[in-house]
Amino acid sequence: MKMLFTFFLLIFLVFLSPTEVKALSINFDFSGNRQVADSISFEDDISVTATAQSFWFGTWYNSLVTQSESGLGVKSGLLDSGQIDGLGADERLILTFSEDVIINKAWFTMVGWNDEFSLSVNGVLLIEADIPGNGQFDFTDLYAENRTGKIFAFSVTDWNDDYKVMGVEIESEPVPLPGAVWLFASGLIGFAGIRRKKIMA
Ligand SMILES: [Ca+2]
Ligand SMILES: [Ca+2]
Ligand SMILES: [Ca+2]
Repeated sequence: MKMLFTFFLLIFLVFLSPTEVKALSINFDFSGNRQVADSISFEDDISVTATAQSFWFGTWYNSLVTQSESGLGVKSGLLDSGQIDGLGADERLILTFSEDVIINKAWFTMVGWNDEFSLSVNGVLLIEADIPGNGQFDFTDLYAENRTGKIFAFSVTDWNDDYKVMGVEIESEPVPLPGAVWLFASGLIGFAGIRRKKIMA
C-alpha cells in the first residue's frame, strides 16, 4: 500500500515538476516596415534569421531579403519584384532558426490562382504545393520528423509563382530535464516493485 502511494506520488511529481520543459509553440509575424537587407532577424524564445538566394546559371547566389506589411520576400535585381518569384531567376527565402524546430503552419500573401510554393527542410525537399486562396498552409499532415530542422527554404515551382511569407508557426522539440527523467525512472522502479510483490503474493 505504501509502495502504491509512493508510485502515484512520484508520477504526480513528474507531472507537476517545474523543471520539466514542454514544447514551445511560437508564431513568428514577419510583417514590418519596408526595407531591403542582406538578412533580417526576429527574436523570440527562439530566434530566426531570414536570408535570400537567387538561382543564376546553375548556382544559388546570395541576394536581398525584402520586408513589408505583407511579410518577407526576395529581390534579385533592380527590376525584380520584392516577392519570392520564379520570373527570371528562381528565388528562395531561407529561414535559419537558432535551434531545431518543427514547422506547423505558414501564412502566405499576394497569392493568386497560379501560385505554388516549395519548402525544403535542411536541404531536403519537404513539399511542393498550391498555395490556398486564404494564404494559410498547414503542414501537420506530414511526418513531424520530416518537418524538423534548422534551415527552411521557401521557393517556387515555376516562372509564374510569386508570393510573400507573412509568418510561420513552429514548435521546439520537447526536452525533459534530468530532474523529471529521474522522477519518472523512480516511478517505474516503484511500479516494478509493486508488480513483483503481487506476483510473489
Ligand atoms: Ca523577387
Ligand atoms: Ca505556378
Ligand atoms: Ca502572386
